[in-house]
Amino acid sequence: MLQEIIAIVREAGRIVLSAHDVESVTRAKEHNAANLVTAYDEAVQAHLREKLTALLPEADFLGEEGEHDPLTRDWLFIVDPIDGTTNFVRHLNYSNISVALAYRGEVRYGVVYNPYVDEVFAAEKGRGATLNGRPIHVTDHGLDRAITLCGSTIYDRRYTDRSFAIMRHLYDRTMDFRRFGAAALDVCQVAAGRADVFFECRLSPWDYAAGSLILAEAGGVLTRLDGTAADPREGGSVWATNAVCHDAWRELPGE
Ligand code: LIP
Repeated sequence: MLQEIIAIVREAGRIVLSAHDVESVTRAKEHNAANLVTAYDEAVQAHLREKLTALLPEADFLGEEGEHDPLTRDWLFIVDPIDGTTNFVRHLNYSNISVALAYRGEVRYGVVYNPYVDEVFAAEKGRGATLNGRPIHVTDHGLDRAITLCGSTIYDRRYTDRSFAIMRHLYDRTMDFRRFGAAALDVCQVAAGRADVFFECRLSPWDYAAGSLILAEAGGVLTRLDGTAADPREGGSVWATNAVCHDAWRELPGE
C-alpha cells in the first residue's frame, strides 16, 4: 500500500512542477488574502482523489480543497494537495503534497513529497520512516541546541500574539528559528534530524496527519501545544519535536 501511495503522489508532483502562470489561476479563500488556492491545488486534489479512491474504494477522502462527504468509514485519506500554497504561488520551491491514510483515526501510512528537490518522506506504522527509501531518525539535541521551525497561523489573527510569544520564548532558549511556510514538510524536517522542534498554534488535519506518523516512526513526538494527543481528523495546535525537547511544552506561553 505504501509504495502505491508514493507512486500516486509522485505522479501528482508532476502537476506541481508543470505549473505555469500560477498567479493567473490563484484566488483568495473566504475573502482572506493570506489564504490562497490555485487551480493547481484543485487539479492535484482531483488527481489524488481519483487514484487513491481507486486504490482503496472503501476509504473516505478528506482533502483541503472544497467540501467533503460525511466521514463514516473506517479508512480515511487525509490530503493536502499543495501544502505551502503561498510558497507555490510565489515560486519559493518549498511546498509539498501530503497524503495520510488512517484507520479508525490512527494514521497507518504517511507520505510527504517535495517535488522541487525530489524528496519523498514516508512511513508505515511500525516499520520506520524513510527519506527516498533511506531510514531517518530525529536528533538527540536538547532545547539549547535545537533549531525551531514555526508557523505564524497567518489565516487566523486570533493566534498572532501567542504565536509571537512562543517564538520569542523559544528564540531565547534554542539555537535559532526558521519560518518556511509548509507545515507538513516542516514536521518531516524534524523527523529527518534537520531541525528539532516545530510548532504552530492552529493547523488543519491535512497539514500534519501524514507528518505525524513519519515523525513518530523516526522517534519523534507530535502533540497539541498543551501536550495532549492530536487527533489527525481534527484541526488544532501542533507541537512536534525530537522527543528530547518535548516536555518544553510545559513552559510555553499560554493562550
Ligand atoms: C499552510 C501551512 C503553514 C501555515 C499556513 C498554511 P497551506 O498550509 O503549511 O504552516 O502557516 O498558514 O496553513 O494552506 O499552504 O496548505
